[in-house]
Amino acid sequence: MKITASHIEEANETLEKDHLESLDFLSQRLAKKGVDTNLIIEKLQELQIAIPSWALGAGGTRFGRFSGAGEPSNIIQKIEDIGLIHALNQSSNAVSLHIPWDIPQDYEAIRQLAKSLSIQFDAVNSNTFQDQVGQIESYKYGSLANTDQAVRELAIAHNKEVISIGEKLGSKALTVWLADGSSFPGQHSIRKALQNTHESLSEIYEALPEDWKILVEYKPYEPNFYSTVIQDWGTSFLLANKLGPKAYTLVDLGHHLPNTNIEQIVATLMTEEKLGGFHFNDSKYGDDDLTVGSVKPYQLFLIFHELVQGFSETNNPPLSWMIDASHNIKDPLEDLLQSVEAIKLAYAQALIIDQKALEEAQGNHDTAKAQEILQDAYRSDLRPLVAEAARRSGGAIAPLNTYRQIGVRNQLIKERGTSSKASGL
Ligand code: PSV
Ligand code: MN
Ligand code: MN
Repeated sequence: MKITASHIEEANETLEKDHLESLDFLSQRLAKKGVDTNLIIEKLQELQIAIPSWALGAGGTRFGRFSGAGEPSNIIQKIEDIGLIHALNQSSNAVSLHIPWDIPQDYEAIRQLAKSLSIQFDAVNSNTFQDQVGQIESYKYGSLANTDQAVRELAIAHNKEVISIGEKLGSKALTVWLADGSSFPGQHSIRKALQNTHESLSEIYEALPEDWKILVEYKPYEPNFYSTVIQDWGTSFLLANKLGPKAYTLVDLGHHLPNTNIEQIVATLMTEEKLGGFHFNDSKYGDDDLTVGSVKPYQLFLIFHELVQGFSETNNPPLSWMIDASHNIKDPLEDLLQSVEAIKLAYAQALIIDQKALEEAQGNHDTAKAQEILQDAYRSDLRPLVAEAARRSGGAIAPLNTYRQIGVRNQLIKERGTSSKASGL
């Protein structure tokens, strides 16, 4: 299945008149507030969000997995699916691979395929939370933190292998998420587990190529329920500092206890120039991996507010933008299209915040005014800007509608059948 320029043109044609009218109206309204919509559209065109290879099929829960139809069953089909998303939204030009779920067989073929679809290889993810078939040592009691040196060595070797796979594809970062921890008080030494993790990560850090980063992900609980070694941003930040300048903290939005102020974490990490990137998703309770912006869109906006300020006021290096999602109910491709739209919308809303007025209100301790300024931006319907950014880049004005109009899923089912299954979380 390929989405061609004529598919997009045809779909856009019917929407164009209405879209341009709304855009014109919005641009005039924003111009009165001193906002240059063209500048915002350009920024939206530049924003590219990597798609995780594990999110292209149904993820399921521990209670069951209801596979969708026409799922990609190998890395080639997964990259092809990302090509479909990118053709529609022109904002998803990268894949984040998970090893060993997606070990390439023929590197040249994969590189060529990705190039033909304008897809790049973002951060590669290692996996030491599952034992692989035939593995000599077990990660049951931890990987990089394990008290057993042989297990730690195996996990270190795996991460080094993931780096070398990433190098062959042009990736520039390794993302490490560890399940290591304990489920019962007293099960292990909390101090030793952290020390072992640091030492193991240092060995992996030594193997990083000059222009690579290591992104250290944190998560408070699950699969361990008493303690997790890298439980929060503070622990990740501590490790990133100890490791060195190539190490950064990765913020997965779902990896926080309820009501955590994530935007504050983002602001703090940027001040320290240690924010490495995001795994975007949304959640109500825990690591729910729901569609970005589906539950807490205001929080997403506030995170982007910190990002926009941080980009202009700190020296934090460029970020890795990734989605980390799991789909149980929706068509994964539709879900991912919605997620990318939500990210672009939050970014656009943050970009129109009147920063000067906000600073003034803050200086005057005018709290009510400060809130008005933020909410004026958040409550502006900027969807025409997001649509225009896609259109100017050759994408669809309404990616999800166009996906349905073209009948992409039905075509994939015809090609792949109803029982193909994607590997993933
Ligand atoms: C597990 O919580 C997880 O969802 C982490 O967020 C990782 O990024 C992802 O799996 C892939 O390893
Ligand atoms: Mn994640
Ligand atoms: Mn997660």
